Amino acid sequence: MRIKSAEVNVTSPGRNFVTLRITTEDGVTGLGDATLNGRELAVRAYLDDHVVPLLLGEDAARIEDTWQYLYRGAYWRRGPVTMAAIAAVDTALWDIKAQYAGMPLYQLLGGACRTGALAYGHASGRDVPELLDSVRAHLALGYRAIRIQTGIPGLDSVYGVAASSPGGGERYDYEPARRVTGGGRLRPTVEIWDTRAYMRHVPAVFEAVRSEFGPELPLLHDAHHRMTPIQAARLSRDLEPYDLFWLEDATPAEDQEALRLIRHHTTTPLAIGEVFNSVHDYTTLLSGRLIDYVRSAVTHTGGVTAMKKLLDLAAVYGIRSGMHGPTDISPVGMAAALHLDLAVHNFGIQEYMRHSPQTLDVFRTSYRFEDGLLHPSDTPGLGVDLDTEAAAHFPYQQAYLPVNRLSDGTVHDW
Ligand code: CS2
Ligand code: MG
Repeated sequence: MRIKSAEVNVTSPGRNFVTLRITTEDGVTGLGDATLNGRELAVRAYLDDHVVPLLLGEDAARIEDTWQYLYRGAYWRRGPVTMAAIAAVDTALWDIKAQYAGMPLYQLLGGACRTGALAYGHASGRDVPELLDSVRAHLALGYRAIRIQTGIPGLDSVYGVAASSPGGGERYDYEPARRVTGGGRLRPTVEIWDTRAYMRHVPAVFEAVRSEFGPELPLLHDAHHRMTPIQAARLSRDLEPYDLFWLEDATPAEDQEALRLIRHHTTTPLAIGEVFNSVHDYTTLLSGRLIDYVRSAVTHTGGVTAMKKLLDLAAVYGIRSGMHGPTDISPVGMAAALHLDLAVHNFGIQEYMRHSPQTLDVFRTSYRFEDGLLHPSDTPGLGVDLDTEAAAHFPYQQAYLPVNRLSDGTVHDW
């Protein structure tokens, strides 16, 4: 099971993806997602220049040892670039091992704890009537849990809200990493933000959705790290009557103590961690039971090996998974999440933002969404193929997430 080759593929079928493909001497191929939205080429260089040369000729079966070698051996630890690179190697090696075993990955992780993974989709609208249409459309697609986001009166555009959603159907372009040319230089777009306007508006949005759809439907909301701790405490309390499944990213994530302050004031469940890349980002949050859901992605947290350990630690504190699943996690990263979703006991929910048809022409998936649940397939390994010929038709395009500023020009968290 020696590693014969490892190549990094960068492609842009609708948006940018970085994929590591490892092949063994007997021709078994494994894939790992290394996509870091807006910083893709840094991970490619890290892999090409510093990781791939170390892998050639090594034993593909030694997954844990390879992880430790790349993490501890490098001296410099953690950080999104390093951990996305390690994640790609780790996931590709699990894909290979499961194919050798002739089993879907979830079997190697201990087997299924459930029949499928409850998924939540993203409903959004520029105003409340548009949002209600979008919720209806998501229910028609089979979703049993829905994240709701809206435009805010007085603000021109709000991240995560589709510019328009004809018929309330699914959009693939509402959380854009936009390519914008300004004076010949590539610059992110700027969105103007006002937290007080946001906080005044959100309870009314939940009121409208609950009175239209009743108390049963699990509803989620993403605050994108934009409030101060005391603002977040107040909004979480104001939202208690609407029984949220979770409030996500209430405050800037690196301040773990902020969640303690919010917790003192509210029983609204809290989720955080999509920007984290290590179990060490969570130690205060888990041991203090300051959150209810872990939002990390396999892709950004060091792979299947590290994610499993993180979720096992979370289980000790009664905290569940809610893995990050936006479209900047590639279908390879999504498949890895689904195998874990099935295998860990403390599964909570899985975010599911469908990839565009263009993306799915390049990444051939076998997982499926049915009646609100996601199912990894029983294909040995991860169950995803990368069509490199199709990928070659979509060269990399530099693109950035928007930057948030206040009306006086101050850069704001998001
Ligand atoms: C969002 C993400 O899915 C989510 O919850 O917060 O879409 C996030 O904005 C992107 O992954 C950023 O790359
Ligand atoms: Mg989020």
